[in-house]
Amino acid sequence: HWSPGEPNNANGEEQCWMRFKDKCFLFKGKGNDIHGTWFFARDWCKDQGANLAIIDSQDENNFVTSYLKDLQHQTWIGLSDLLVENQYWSDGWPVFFTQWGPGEPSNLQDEGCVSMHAAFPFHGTWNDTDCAVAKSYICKISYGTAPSVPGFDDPPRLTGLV
Ligand SMILES: [Ca+2]
Ligand SMILES: [Ca+2]
Repeated sequence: HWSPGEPNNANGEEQCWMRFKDKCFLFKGKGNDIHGTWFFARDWCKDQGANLAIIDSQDENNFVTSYLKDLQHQTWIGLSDLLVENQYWSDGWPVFFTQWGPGEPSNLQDEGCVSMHAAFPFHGTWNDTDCAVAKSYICKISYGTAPSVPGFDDPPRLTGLV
């Protein structure tokens, strides 16, 4: 029984569970909460006016990792190499920071979507995995605009891929 005009999710603010600096994170997949493939997660986040989360720094990775214990063992973030094999791109943003686990990205069976390990000993590290597996996921809203970096003026976008 929504009130008139609700749910309006104004600016994504009503979905903002966790704020970190000028960013807002939404962690999905706790307990019986929704899980999905990498594509489902990406689209779900977009529907909220957000993006599947890109981790920009060690500080941010630590922040996100501190909440992973509440989620399933692996949690989608917004990186894949679906566009160019072995080149990892966020959805339209250049990648400045990575936190690969030992031996990753391994590209086993052409895996191409990146999730974070929740469990020890690889807690908080990244792994390229099968995009079709249902996992928990993290949406993020970044306020402001993407930084401009020489050579990254026109990063490839995954928008057209399904
Ligand atoms: Ca790959
Ligand atoms: Ca892997």
